[in-house]
Amino acid sequence: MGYKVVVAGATGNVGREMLNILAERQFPADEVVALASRRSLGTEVSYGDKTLKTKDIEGFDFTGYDIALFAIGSDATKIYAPIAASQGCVVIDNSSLYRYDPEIPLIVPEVNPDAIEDYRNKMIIANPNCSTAQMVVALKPLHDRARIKRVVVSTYQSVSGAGKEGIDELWDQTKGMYVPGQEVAPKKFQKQIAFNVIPQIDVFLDSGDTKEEWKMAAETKKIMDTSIKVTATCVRVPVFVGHSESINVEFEDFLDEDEARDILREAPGVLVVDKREPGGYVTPVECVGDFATFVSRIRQDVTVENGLNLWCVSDNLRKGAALNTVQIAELLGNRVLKKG
Ligand code: 11C
Repeated sequence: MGYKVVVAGATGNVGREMLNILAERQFPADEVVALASRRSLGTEVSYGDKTLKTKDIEGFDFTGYDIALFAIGSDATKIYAPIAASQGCVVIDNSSLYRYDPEIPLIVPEVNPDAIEDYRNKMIIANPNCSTAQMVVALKPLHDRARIKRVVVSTYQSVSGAGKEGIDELWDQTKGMYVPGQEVAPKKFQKQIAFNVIPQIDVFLDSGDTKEEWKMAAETKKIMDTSIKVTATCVRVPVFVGHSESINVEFEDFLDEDEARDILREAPGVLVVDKREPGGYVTPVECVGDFATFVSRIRQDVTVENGLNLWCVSDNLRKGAALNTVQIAELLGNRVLKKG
């Protein structure tokens, strides 16, 4: 007997990817239900070679369902996650609502799988922000070897991180640049995103950091090690899918670049592409649709003691969201629920 699974937010970019990935990875599901808000009710979505008609999340009875994958944003999650949990269905939530709650595990399966046991606290598990997920996959094996003291990261984040409206704005604005009278003013983003870069993702905090930058630090500490210091600058770039990160790491112990490359080659979820020749690295367009976190440009930083630089790229809708959520479901199934 397999699992009864709910995907909430099934018509969004991440919800659709969740359904694709459940099918691609042959998650042992006996039944998959796609839920949406009333606005998108009846919309059809694909699950492998099946077509599912979305049902209304309002009033849905989660009783008898094992796992619900949520991609509905914090406001709706606040309403529906406690309902699902109280009806005995474990929620794996992609929003930021529960990530910083000490009772709720925040999990990247390659990094802190043992935290899964804490799902029992509230029947809810949180999925991290996309920019954090790929970074910790790349850093954890290096931390295990040489203990990370400090990380300086600059991100190059695609517009799909801002949902369908972000994708549409880049597309329409780019086309509009060539048609007099059809210029598209910034709406989702704070400034023009076509042919530009914007050093703001999410709102500003009193510290001067943006919330996205704060999330990268807070989530890395919770998932990996509270002693690691992280300072981030998060930038939106005119790329449709795939977040890139330039990561500078300072370790307690010396870690040679060749050893770091070997460690990363063996690390779960990581693919090293690091040829030190023109084009011998990964760019976001090449990571789309892939499960891996790609690491390139691994090299010593000789300006600090025990420093290393690397370039990290991953599909933000997959490892950064839907894939990690499905991996958590797999972990929950294999370690705890043990059906299928
Ligand atoms: C972005 N990282 O690229 C954001 C999207 O906390 O789940 C995901 C926000 C989050 O805009």
